[in-house]
Parts: sequence; C-alpha cells; structure tokens
Amino acid sequence: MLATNIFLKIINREIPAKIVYEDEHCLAFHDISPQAPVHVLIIPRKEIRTHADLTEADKAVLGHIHWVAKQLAEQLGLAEGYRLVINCNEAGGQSVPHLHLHLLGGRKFGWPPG
Ligand code: DGP
Repeated sequence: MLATNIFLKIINREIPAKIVYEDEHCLAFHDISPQAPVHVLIIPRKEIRTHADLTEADKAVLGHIHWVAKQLAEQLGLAEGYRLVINCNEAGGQSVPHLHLHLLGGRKFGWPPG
C-alpha cells in the first residue's frame, strides 16, 4: 500500500532523502529546507500524527528518538549546543502530519522562538 504522508514515503523509500541514521524504531534524515547549518529530522517508523496523539505505549519510542538525537548531535559536531523542536498541530507550526523531532545546530539560537 502506498504511504499517505511524505515522511511515510521516505520510510518506505518511495521518495529519496539524505538519511543519516536508521534502526528498527526510527529514521533520521536532513531537512529539505534547513533552518540551520545542521537540520536533521528524527521520525518514528510508527505512524503517530502529532505529539498530542502520543499514548503511554509510545513512551519508549519518544525516549528513543531523543537518545538518537543526542548521539547524532555528537556525530554531527554539535558539542557546543543544539536545539530540539517538536511542532504540534497547525498552531504549533507543524506542517507534516507525522511526529518528528527537529535537531538543529551549527549556529546560535534566539529565545523566544518565532
Ligand atoms: P514541521 O513544520 O515541524 O512539520 O516540519 C516539517 C519539516 O519537514 C520542514 O522543516 C520541512 C521538512 N520537509 C517537508 N517535506 C520534506 C521532504 O520531502 N523531505 C525532507 N527531507 N524534508 C521535508
């Protein structure tokens, strides 16, 4: 069956992406529209539309994508610091309906976010 959202298409190799990491639970690839010198998206293989859709059964995969983010930050030279972002729903700035963790680094970030 063909995937219904763009990130599922990347998981299923229906469209290409610059994949930097994958395992049985998740996939990480470079964002197509980078907002920093390093901008990687880490996504669970499981179809979870938004952060608000998480259930208790998803606690392990949520922890796992953060662990992968920490390891990728080291590998990608972000020792000075980095930012992790999960946008939730339209008001939270989410545009792709598949949970994803943004790993951004390589520049200084401001606060509050836009
Ligand atoms: P968000 O706004 O939090 O839903 O972030 C979605 C991100 O996904 C956005 O930074 C751009 C990225 N993106 C959208 N389509 C594609 C794609 O086809 N390939 C890749 N690599 N990234 C994509």
